[in-house]
Amino acid sequence: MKKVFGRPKSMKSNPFHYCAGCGHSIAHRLIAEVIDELGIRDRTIGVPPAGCAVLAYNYFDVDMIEAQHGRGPATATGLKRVLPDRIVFSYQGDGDLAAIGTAESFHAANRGENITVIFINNAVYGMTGGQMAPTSILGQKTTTSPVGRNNILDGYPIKISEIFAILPGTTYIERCTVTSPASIVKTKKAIRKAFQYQIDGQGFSLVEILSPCPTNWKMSPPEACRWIEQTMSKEFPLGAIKDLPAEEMKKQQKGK
Ligand SMILES: Cc1ncc(C[n+]2csc(CCOP(=O)(O)OP(=O)(O)O)c2C)c(N)n1
Ligand code: SF4
Repeated sequence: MKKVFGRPKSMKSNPFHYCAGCGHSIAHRLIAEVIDELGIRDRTIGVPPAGCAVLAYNYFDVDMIEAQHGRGPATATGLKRVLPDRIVFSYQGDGDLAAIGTAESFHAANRGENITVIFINNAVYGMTGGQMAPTSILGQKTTTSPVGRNNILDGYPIKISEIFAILPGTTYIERCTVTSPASIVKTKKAIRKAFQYQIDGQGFSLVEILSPCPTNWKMSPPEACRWIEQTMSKEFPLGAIKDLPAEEMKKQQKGK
């Protein structure tokens, strides 16, 4: 019998510990499928975040190395510079990338490190109980903004992808989601492209995934998907934010 669906080779058989309806599990599977399809399993190194995906090394069957909270892109930088033939990705939540590791992430992007960042934006600190994150949207109720995020008290939601896109070191940035079969297909294409750009030596690529956190949003999984589609994606519009042609990137990389 022809097998049409199975576990990607780059994924271990351990059951996920994520909550039902969490986007982390879908994102993990997509990354593993892409690694298999690109044939880079034996030379990929992943850097998991601090956050709900801290145990990602239990799921990915590739080399993985843990970084301190927010320091994924700094760790990935070191790995890539020492082992330039490896494909290195860091996997980060919004608390990890947009709060605790803002500086490390921003500077790795600005240096144009030839690494890929998978940025899981679920608009809260998932692991530690659903506190307001830099990406929580205005009016969003979290454990630390019980009456809703207020720009005067709390500032505005930070659009990491748009900010990184203006840095000359970045080559490909796309925002996607995992709320429907069609959006999952698009997200996989984006992840594949981001890894391909790294294989081609084009510099820093990032895929932002708007990802449901039904537990901390206090919603059912279908409600969480609807909230992303109807509310969160208005604040964080989906689609390619930057896609620099190879020639353009090569010119920039020559250095002065
Ligand atoms: C330096 C430091 N400060 C705080 C923490 C506690 N901490 C662990 S995970 C986390 C939040 C993670 O949120 P996010 O990155 O959005 O990931 P999610 O859990 O939502 O996937 C925090 C604050 C820590 N581990 N290290
Ligand atoms: S708390 Fe949220 S981000 Fe963490 S596993 Fe559960 S649904 Fe996913």
